[in-house]
Amino acid sequence: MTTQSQEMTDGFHLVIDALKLNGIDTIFTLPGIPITDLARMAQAEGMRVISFRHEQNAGNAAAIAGFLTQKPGICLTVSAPGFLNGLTALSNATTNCFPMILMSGSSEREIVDLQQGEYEEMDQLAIARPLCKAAFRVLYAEDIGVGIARAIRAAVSGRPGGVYLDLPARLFGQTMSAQAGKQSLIKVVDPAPRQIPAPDAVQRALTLLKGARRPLILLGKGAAYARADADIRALVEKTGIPYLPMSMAKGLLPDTHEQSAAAARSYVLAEADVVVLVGARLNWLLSHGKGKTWGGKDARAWGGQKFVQIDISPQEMDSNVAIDAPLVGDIGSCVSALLSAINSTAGSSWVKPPAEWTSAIAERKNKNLAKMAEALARNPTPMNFHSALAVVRDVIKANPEAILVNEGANALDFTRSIVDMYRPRKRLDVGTWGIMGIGMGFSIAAAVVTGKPVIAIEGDSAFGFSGMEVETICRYNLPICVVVMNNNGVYRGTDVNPSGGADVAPTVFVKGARYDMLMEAFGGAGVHVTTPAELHRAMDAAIVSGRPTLINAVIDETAGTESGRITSLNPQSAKK
Ligand SMILES: Cc1ncc(C[n+]2csc(CCOP(=O)(O)OP(=O)(O)O)c2C)c(N)n1
Ligand SMILES: [Mg+2]
Repeated sequence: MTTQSQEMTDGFHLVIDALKLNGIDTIFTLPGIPITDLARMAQAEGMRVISFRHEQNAGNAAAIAGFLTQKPGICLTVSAPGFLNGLTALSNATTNCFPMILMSGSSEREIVDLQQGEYEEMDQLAIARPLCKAAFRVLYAEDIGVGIARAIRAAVSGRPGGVYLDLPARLFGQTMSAQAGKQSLIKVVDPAPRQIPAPDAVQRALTLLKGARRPLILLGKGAAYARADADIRALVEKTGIPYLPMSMAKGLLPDTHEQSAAAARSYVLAEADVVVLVGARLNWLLSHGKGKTWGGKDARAWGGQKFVQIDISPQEMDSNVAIDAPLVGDIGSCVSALLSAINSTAGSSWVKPPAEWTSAIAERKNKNLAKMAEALARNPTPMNFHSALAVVRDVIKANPEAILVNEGANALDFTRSIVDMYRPRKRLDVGTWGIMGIGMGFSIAAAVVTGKPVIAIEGDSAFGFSGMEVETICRYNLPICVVVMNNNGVYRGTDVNPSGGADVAPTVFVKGARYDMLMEAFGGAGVHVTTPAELHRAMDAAIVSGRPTLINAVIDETAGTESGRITSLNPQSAKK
């Protein structure tokens, strides 16, 4: 056999074949040198290739696809600037424990490293490394199989996160025999191995829990990611312990569940004596587990409660306060071990929390829910966050399979507290960083990987970060309904320029902007609404038609507060 008649493959096809071999069927990308042909060939080989208008949105799409599927989402970009545009999403994915792989083309190493002024010159590997969980470069076609296997394992095993894979331009054209190429690929076996908790750690947690008078379970998005839905529900219901869902854990049990303490959050955090953290970290979102929120005497004092922490990373323990019973392992295995320990050692004798605890919670909860119902029932003109979100709450209740994407400040905080979720992994939002810009990327990926309707509740500022992707939504004809909560600016539309100059204040936008027309420009449905009734009609129509829709919802520009619920994080000068 001559070399000419031997069947050959190349770097392009080895990358595609390695992804497909591992069950990865979608790429989120933006084309250009040196990856345009890779994207074309991936589509020719039957992969879904979703092409964006900015790499950050493609990266956010990959990240949330990873969260929703437990497979690494793939973002493919060009070199230097495209890579940098994707990097924010990679870093955000790592912070939020979303598995994704940023694959970027890169320029000729020998010229880049001598800084000789190469096209899109940049040492991408070095820049990516501190911002992700792992970073690799593949130089030879025969190493593509290993490179992709390592990237997949790094992204999904242990605590998931972002991985960078550097693919130099020259790699794609390299050839080798098709047979050797095929043999070089690796189908990753058991990419995210279970990690079983130690039996003594389970007993320690159980002992602590049995002695509790005012126990509380806190569910984080790690619990949602784990897909241990039935066991988590059984743990809550079997023990009778009240629970609080973190934002993206809403719907793991329906928010209307009688054991949900969400409407009495400040009471339970301050009063609980034993807290079980399930895939939730004691970071700023939980006031670092100490201070007044937790019943401490001052802003830094420990409140005296004990913690059981279920987490896959042993290093998470004691990050902020002492963890009395660390339960290290994957959440599914830990929860099921704790459940069987409860069932076997405590058996039918498991004692539910004292009624004084649960009824004290119920009392506060009912009072707060009644107050909320009152606020929601008002129908002011102009519409405010409450009257608009009362509609969204009803629409989600009627369409519990819909995915809710949410970003903004007031538009985020009010949606989180007003809109009940009924099913797991249906609420996707700004996560650990409170990052703006995830909106359209998350929405597009959610629609693509689940096929379910998506409702994006967006602050008008938040929407602007990824707004150009409405073209992408129209291009792929995705069932996404974007609602822009238009209050003319960041937090509010009321600031004035203190100098009296012609420029408006830095938080203020064009008044009365018509975001709906943006959607119409690309053939989608744009609707301008000023009342809850109009909003309801427009959202129902969007869900029924499945058409790309953008609803410009006019909100009272005085209704919001500075930074929403986190006003106190703004630094204040000590100077009087
Ligand atoms: C990437 C990024 N840039 C800036 C911010 C700061 N920030 C927090 S919320 C927000 C926008 C709030 O305005 P909007 O989305 O209109 O929500 P509203 O409070 O008006 O409902 C901004 C710019 C951020 N969180 N992330
Ligand atoms: Mg706004």
